[in-house]
Amino acid sequence: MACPKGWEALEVLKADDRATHPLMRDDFGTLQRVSWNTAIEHFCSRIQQIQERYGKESVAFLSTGQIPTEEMAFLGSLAKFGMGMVHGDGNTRQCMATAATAYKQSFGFDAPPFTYQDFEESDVLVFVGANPCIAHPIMWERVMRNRHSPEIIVIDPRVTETAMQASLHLPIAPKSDLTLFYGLARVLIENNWVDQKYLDSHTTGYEEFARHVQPYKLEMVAERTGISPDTILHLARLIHEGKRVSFWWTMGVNQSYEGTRVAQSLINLAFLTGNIGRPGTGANSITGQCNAMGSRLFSNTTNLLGGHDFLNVNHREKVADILGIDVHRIPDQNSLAYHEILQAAEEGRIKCLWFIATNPAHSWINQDRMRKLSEKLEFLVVQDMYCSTETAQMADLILPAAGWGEKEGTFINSERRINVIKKVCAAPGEALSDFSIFRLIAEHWGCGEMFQEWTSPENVFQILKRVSAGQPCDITGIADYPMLDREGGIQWPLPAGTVLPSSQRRLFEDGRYFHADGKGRFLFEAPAPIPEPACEEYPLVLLTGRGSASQWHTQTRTGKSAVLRKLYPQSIFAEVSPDDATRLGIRTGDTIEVYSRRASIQVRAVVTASVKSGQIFIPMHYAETNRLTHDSFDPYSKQPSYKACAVGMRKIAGAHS
Ligand SMILES: Nc1nc2c(c(=O)[nH]1)N[C@H]1C(S)=C(S)[C@@H](COP(=O)(O)OP(=O)(O)OC[C@H]3O[C@@H](n4cnc5c(=O)[nH]c(N)nc54)[C@H](O)[C@@H]3O)O[C@H]1N2
Ligand SMILES: Nc1nc2c(c(=O)[nH]1)N[C@H]1C(S)=C(S)[C@@H](COP(=O)(O)OP(=O)(O)OC[C@H]3O[C@@H](n4cnc5c(=O)[nH]c(N)nc54)[C@H](O)[C@@H]3O)O[C@H]1N2
Ligand SMILES: [Mo]
Repeated sequence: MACPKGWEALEVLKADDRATHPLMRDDFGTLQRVSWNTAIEHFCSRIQQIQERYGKESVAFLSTGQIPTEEMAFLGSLAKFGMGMVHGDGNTRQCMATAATAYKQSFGFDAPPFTYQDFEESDVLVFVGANPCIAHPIMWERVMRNRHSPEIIVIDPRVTETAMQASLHLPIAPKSDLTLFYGLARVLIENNWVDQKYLDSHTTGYEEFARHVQPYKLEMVAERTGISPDTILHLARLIHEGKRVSFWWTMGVNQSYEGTRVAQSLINLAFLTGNIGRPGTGANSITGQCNAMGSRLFSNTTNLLGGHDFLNVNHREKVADILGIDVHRIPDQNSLAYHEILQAAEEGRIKCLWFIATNPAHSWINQDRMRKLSEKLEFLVVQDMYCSTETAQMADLILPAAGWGEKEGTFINSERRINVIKKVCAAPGEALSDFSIFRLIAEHWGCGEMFQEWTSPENVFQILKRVSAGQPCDITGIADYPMLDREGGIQWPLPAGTVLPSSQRRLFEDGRYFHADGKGRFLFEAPAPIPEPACEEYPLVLLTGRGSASQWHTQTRTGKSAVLRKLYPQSIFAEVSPDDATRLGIRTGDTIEVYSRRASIQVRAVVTASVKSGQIFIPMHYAETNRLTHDSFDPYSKQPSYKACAVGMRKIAGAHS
């Protein structure tokens, strides 16, 4: 309907730089084509040697939210139960960790409550740190179809494409969201614009929360956020008067050193006003990657398959029993988080990394540090569709993978809907589906027996159903892929014995949350200082994010389409505010140097009022961007804070010089 990437999704599968054969680095450092047999033998023997020499914990995997759930589950199970790894994380950490953690703490389970129909049912939609106009164009289309003449409020430091379409835009000072939402809560409480009945029946911690927000007086909030007292009052009134108010957030919230508490400050507003569990309401995190939800529940990284807990012996026994494996095969400790795995590699405790469907040499925060890792590691394996990615170029071994359209499985989207993806064409050369690669590894490793039943994605789906039994994400009522197909996808939960009630379902309609007491929790904390504030030498805040609807992340796919390439700037640019530009003599088209404490890069200036003085925006789709970013993390979710670091800029050359 509205997303140009869809037109070209099959076209980009034909690119020249597809990985078509396994490639292994020879003694002279050149990547050479080898047979699958050689590649997998080498993979297994190198990893076994490293584990024997340095222990099981010296090998880790870093995976993704972009392959089918069945493949993720296979990878996580093979690596941890079959190969004995303890540490494995996903690029989902870069993206959704904050939302997952916030939901888990507030609701008792990682459970986004909404259904996409809510975009059309709301009369007040509040978008925070989200630019769905370009990042979720199909969802944005649904907002445009809303027949309730909704108020659309966008809270974003930049005048984004979405902000331009809003009925109210709050150009908030970067990283002051927590202060704004505590201030807003205070106004709602002061005016008695709260749903006391909901608070009493369905939540805990309200009194403490009300005390906590007491000091967030309008003037102070206005000063810190740059949003006037009148506008804050106006927003509070809109929320109060709305019948169906929904709060939506994305990376402007998640990618912050205090993201978990910001997400919860939105959840708190939904509790406070009873805007949850009804049509058009909710505290709703929109997912980034196509199958981040599959990764959150079934990748066996941050939690044991199906939202279970590695630290809980009953959970380990339950899962071992269902899989028919020895319970001692399941680690009784949590994995290190992504940045802790990288740090362990820097310190020489981890010697081997296996990357699957992610390109962190481009996308990881403070990238130069990441790139130096290849010198430290003894063995680096990359499993990708393309052999040209920045990360693949660092690899000792490249395993060529089939992509979307070339294999089957299921994806779970933001509204908890499980969908089947279809194979519509063959993978090029000898590339194999990730699923087939994991099967080969299991056989060569010597743990094939453990995965006897894991012969096809559809069989694994049956295993995952059994693992989900009794969990909030119970899907035992879904028969098989044909049923998913017939129904146009099915939202979890659907326990066995239930007749599919409706195609649009919300959670918490009965006000019962997943904590033992059935209540939702108010969680809050004083705002933390910005890890790297702007200063005299680095006077600007660098904002990063999506640049256009036609670019996807590190561009391994969208960069291959002649059609898409016409729809976005080919080389890196920065959005510079008119005031800063005038002060520094910068004009659109000039080459400028942007420097942080980590690195200095050259970009083309685009002078535009989309950013305010003191800010600069650079899209993430160009490899240089993450050379600048500062690696700080949310303490609960351990998600990288990609969206605020201190930089400076100066003019290098005029457009026509
Ligand atoms: N075309 C396209 N679509 C995509 C993707 C893509 O690469 N290309 N990627 C997908 C993925 S994985 C994801 S995670 C989503 C991301 O989707 P979004 O989160 O909507 O996109 P971003 O541009 O990363 O960030 C959103 C906004 O956060 C704002 N922001 C920065 N700091 C703050 C702050 O302190 N407070 C507030 N309130 N806002 C702030 C930025 O200015 C930016 O406009 O998009 C998905 N969709
Ligand atoms: N500065 C800054 N940095 C950011 C962000 C930001 O806003 N600002 N956003 C962050 C976010 S939210 C995200 S999600 C990350 C994304 O970061 P990455 O995950 O590193 O980015 P992608 O380009 O999506 O990489 C996916 C890789 O998987 C490959 N691939 C695709 N399909 C398959 C498959 O089926 N099998 C295999 N084996 N490979 C496949 C692709 O070719 C590609 O190389 O970037 C993060 N980085
Ligand atoms: Mo993401």
